[in-house]
Amino acid sequence: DPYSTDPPRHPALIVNSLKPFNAEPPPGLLTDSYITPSALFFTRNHLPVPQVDPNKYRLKIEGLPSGTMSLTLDTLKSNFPKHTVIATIQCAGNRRSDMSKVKPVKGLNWGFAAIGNATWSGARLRDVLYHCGFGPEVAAKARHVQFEGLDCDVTGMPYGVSIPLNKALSEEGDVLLAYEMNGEELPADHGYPVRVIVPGVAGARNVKWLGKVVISEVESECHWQQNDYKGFSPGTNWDTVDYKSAPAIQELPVQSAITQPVDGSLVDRRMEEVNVKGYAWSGGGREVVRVDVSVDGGKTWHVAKLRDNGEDEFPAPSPQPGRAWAWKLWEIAIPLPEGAEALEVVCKAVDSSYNTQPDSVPPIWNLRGVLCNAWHRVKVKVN
Ligand code: MTE
Ligand code: MO
Repeated sequence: DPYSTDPPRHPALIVNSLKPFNAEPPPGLLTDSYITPSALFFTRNHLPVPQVDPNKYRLKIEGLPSGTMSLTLDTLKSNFPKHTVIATIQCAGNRRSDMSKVKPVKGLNWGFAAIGNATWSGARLRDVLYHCGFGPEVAAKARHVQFEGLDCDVTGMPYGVSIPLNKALSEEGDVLLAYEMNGEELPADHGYPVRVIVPGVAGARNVKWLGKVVISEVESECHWQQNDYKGFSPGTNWDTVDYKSAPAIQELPVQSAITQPVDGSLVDRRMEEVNVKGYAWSGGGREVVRVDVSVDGGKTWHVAKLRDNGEDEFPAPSPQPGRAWAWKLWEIAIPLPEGAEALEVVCKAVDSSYNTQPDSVPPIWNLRGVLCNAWHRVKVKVN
């Protein structure tokens, strides 16, 4: 069993699939802390977790004039400045279960906790590329950076994807070859010993157990870049889908969800108000500037309080424009509408480009169930 060496996991995780391991935390725990504890961070593995000996680990860099370069873990740690970012990672399939309620889709049935916010530290990818000889000669032709994981399928094919070269090279892009998560070495499930962190970009591009980086004129030829993690029209079905016709998902759209109250729960009328809590985040470094909350299904709205920088224990500086990689937790107490017997609690976030979430799923439904960012809705009874 290739999965027999997978690491132990936190018992609170809600498991979507055991082999490969895919799990998310109970959503209520998500907003307990600005920084998601590593043990509760959702895990999305396509393959068995590879066993990597840190002493034998080599990161290969290809596509530069100097030929294939090979870096040890120690080189990555000691030869490049250590850079730290707080970044949210969200799977493009987060909230897929909301999409499958409308019409079945193919994929893991994620709830709304396939997202987490962590501190990541490592070498900047751009520093490593320049060190390895990246220059004008390569820049003239190259357009993409491909990543390969050390996790392989039964035929020996590794997990692989790519990102645009511009994102990798940009000083403001904050792309890391991370060797630490939340101040400790990366856990096995999250990419030990090295993973790529591509802030603002779909989880799928944040390659774990990184084995190889290739500077290229073309995108990765791997399945996960070419034939998966793409969005399609609600009208596209499995007979008509042409994967070549759609671009690979990179930056994600604006998202938010309600972690409290829990769907189906009871609200006590004597409380007079209902406390609503959740998370909000947008891709591409776009800062969430507002979260609107309704308890009457979207007829009337209230503006939630954004807990920008988390708790006092994590006084994160407010992000530079275009570099808002971390989520915002939010909360609000809304008066109970008089005489209401049931509430439909709804949230929607607005980002710094004034992008907002669509009100319902049907217009954004797609056969793979990705990019589900419709208003999040929770129904509760008042007694
Ligand atoms: N990297 C490798 N090597 N193998 C994988 O299966 N899954 C990707 C990405 N990187 C994956 C990978 C996907 S789809 C997501 S959403 C994120 O890792 C999840 O990161 P996490 O498990 O640390 O939360
Ligand atoms: Mo993902």
